[in-house]
Amino acid sequence: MEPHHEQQVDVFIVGAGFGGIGQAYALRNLGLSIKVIDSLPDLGGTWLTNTYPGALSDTESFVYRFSWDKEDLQTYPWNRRYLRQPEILAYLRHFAEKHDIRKNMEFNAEMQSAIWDGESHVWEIKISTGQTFRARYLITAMGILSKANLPSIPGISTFEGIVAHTSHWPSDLDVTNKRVGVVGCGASGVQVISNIAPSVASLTAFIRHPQYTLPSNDRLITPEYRTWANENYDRIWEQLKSSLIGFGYVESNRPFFSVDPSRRQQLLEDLWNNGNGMRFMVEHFCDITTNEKANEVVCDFLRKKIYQIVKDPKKARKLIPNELFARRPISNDGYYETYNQENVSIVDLKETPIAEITSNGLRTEDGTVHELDVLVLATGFDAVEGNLVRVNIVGRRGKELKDAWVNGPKSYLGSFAAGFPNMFMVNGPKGAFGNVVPAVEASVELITHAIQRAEASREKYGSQGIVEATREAEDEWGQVCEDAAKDNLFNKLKNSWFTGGNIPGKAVGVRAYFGGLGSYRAIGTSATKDTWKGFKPLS
Ligand code: NA7
Repeated sequence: MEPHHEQQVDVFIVGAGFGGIGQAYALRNLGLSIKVIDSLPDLGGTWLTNTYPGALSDTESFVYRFSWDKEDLQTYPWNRRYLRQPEILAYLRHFAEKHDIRKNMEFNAEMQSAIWDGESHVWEIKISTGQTFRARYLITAMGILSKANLPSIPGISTFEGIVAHTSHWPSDLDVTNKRVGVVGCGASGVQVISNIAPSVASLTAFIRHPQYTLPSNDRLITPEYRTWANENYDRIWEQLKSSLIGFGYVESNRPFFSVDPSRRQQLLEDLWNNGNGMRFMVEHFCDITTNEKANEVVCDFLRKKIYQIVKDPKKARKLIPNELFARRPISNDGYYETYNQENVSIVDLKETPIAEITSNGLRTEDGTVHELDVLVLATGFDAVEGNLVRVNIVGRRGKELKDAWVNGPKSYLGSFAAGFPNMFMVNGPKGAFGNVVPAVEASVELITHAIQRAEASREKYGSQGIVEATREAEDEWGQVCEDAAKDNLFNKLKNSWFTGGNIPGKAVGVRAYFGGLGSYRAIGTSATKDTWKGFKPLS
């Protein structure tokens, strides 16, 4: 390929994970030329790089996949309640190959800039290979948990062992018989800790804020269960797509305090023994994430479980969260049991914060050097808009996206941004909260409707086919998201990735639409298919 030759495409998609694959699939039969790039060496996005031991989805297998291809849903093999990382990656590869999408993809290619050319109405896109593209539609599918949060701990570059962030786990890293330290205990930290503890020489968990972790209750599925899913996919998707969080089960409408305490206890036990983190939040009660008093009772229940499982009370104390149960819940079988192993210890970073990394380990402020061969950073992500504001995206009148979002990201329907014509974001900021695959699908469908409408307008009226959300629509959607989040306790925890507060200096605020997947789909479909509400007239 000539490095400086400008190439014309209709649609330029950035990212080849669930979002980019889904968007390319949805557009593949519209007669448009499509280019998909990804900075990684293959497709898969999150599921290509999060290869740490124990990486597992917490969405049940029957709905952690695209809903669009019924034949594939009924025939593609899976046999456990949850999918492990290699299985999800294999599914994505299969889906892209089956639908012949790979041919549109180029890897090891990172978008460096995308600049709207207001005269010729195209995006001019430069990528790291030296190529330039001119595209009528720019679609970002860069993931909401893809930009790693690498904390700047003093001395980290002097460490003579191996440092690995969970989201970029080195393929040749073998921790067997090594002294391993893990910083962070979100979903990634919990999974990696439970998984490696049996084989390492020692494991030290460096914990700043312990989080509530619930059993996944993972297990092999029965053939009868698979037959049930295969025969009921139409109903399953219908229910899921009109539900609140899209995890494939009916969410409860039972208020917590409408049930007497002993029955409540039974229901909580049932969720502990049969559910997982997400089910625990929504399956038997409707207000655990909105009623603080109910949430506190639930926290007590979970704290007691930790004390029951972890035999050493000193360790148990360090694992007890002192915050509400209001983060993205963590599911993992055997996490608390892991701390009963003698080779597993905990450093409470609130008591003894990290002072520095030394050549041979991690020194805490009490002067102790915890000697390590491997330091795992399970420190999470600069989530949601992290990757979008990292690259140089310039809309109308030379306005950069990162400047437009200096006080926090904005969008219309999580997919469109005022001042950025013909730029679409798959599951961007203020998209639907919940199971990410149906959230991605919903966003992909809105974007596809908008492009179809623009193409029809070009064909019929000779217009430029420019789709642009109005500023009023963006502001109104921002308010809709604020209102929907008002009573939600998730937004009270200011230090989680959900609100942006896990990254120093990042604007803290609502980053998702909590009004429900069903409502999101209804509002978005009506706007993009029927009313064109919130968009400038197609020009
Ligand atoms: P999370 O959930 O953001 O967890 C990150 C963890 O790393 C959390 O325990 C943080 O503690 C800890 N952390 C981050 N920076 C530091 C520093 N500098 N020092 C000590 N500890 C630190 O990320 P995950 O990857 O586990 O999960 C993200 C999502 O992926 C998850 O919600 C699922 O949806 C899938 P803190 O709480 O800030 O004290």
